[in-house]
Amino acid sequence: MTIKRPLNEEIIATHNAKHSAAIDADYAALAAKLARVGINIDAVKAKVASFAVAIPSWGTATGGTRFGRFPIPGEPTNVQERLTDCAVVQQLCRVTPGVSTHFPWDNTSDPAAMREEAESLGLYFDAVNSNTFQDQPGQAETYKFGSLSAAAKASREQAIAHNIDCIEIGKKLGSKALTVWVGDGTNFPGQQSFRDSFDRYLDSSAAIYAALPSDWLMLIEHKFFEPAFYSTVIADWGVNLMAANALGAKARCLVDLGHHAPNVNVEQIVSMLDRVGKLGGFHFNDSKYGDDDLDAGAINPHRLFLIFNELVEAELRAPKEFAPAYMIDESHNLTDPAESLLSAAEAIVCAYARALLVDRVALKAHRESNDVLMAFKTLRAAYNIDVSPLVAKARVDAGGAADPVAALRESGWRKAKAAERKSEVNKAAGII
Ligand SMILES: [Mn+2]
Repeated sequence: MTIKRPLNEEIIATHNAKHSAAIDADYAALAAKLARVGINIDAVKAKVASFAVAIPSWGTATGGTRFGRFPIPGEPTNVQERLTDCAVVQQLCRVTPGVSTHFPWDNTSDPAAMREEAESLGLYFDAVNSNTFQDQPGQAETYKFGSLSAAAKASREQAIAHNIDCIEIGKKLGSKALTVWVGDGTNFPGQQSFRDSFDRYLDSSAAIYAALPSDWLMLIEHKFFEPAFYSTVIADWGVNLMAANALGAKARCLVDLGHHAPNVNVEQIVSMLDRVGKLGGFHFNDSKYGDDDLDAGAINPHRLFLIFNELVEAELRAPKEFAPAYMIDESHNLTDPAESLLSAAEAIVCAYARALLVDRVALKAHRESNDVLMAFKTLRAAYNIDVSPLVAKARVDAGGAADPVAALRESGWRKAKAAERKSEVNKAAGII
């Protein structure tokens, strides 16, 4: 099947021709530098070329805060347009072939046709996300006081049925995982029993788990506050792990980088979850104060590197079992979402590439001999390497653009879409 690429391939070829001599020269220089420490750059490039991180369909449109939203002309306004923009991002960066859907935001009367459309664009569907943190028009029960953990049985049953619907749609889309995040929690001490709420959550989740196909995973996302500000039912990785253990082997923990208290050691959490076979996946973003949903690597690229350092170790330890689901989960409030996704994808893949360059033999020896400084410096040496020529070369070899954001701007995509797509009318507040 010929893949429909939304951007004119000639524009990308012209763009790449301008940059190819510089990329080749920088790649050769990096190859020589790495060869001096015994690293074959082509082997690293092959690993980078096999990396993939999914885009959430809703991430192609502007997000917002609870105070407001500022849509841009030409942004996608329906699921077809969101898929097209996912294909634009993938065409340019070649590390984002998966699309994560969200229901009801991506509702379709014909999931099979939607799957065909995605495949024609060279995309596949990654995890399905359910939504029981908002009330939808016409729904019988409210989630105001909780969903899977609600005291009201009818609200719990509605939330269970919605998650099972998501699995049914996901089967038709070719997805293999359901991601469940609930906003359930409390705003007042005494509002609910922590324990009873968790027990109700587990009962409800067991009913959803029972509906999972045998080759699916249920990814449980924790978050320590917001929208509930006193307590949340799945507050942190400890409670998440308790839930995943109670449900069974197909239940895994999902780590959203912004869903922890400030300064929590997320890379250690990653290591511990992998240790017990419960590391299900990631939502990549960055944060300064809370669940800010800023672009991955924008605030703390070093933390992103340290997380990938644990992931590379985990993969080396058990390459066959290692398959966490990666997704970008950001709220693009000020930028063109496609540009932010390209920039974040680059930050993520660069963090991965740097982690691949860690001299693990030396690191192990320094750890065993308690050479603290050299252990630290071994990690830092990899972090300090500018891997951008390696990542650019992998991207161009795969058909992508030398400089994805520049190429997108040169293509005039957003301007053309501004003339074609209906203007965005929904400026309502609401973080997504
Ligand atoms: Mn998330």
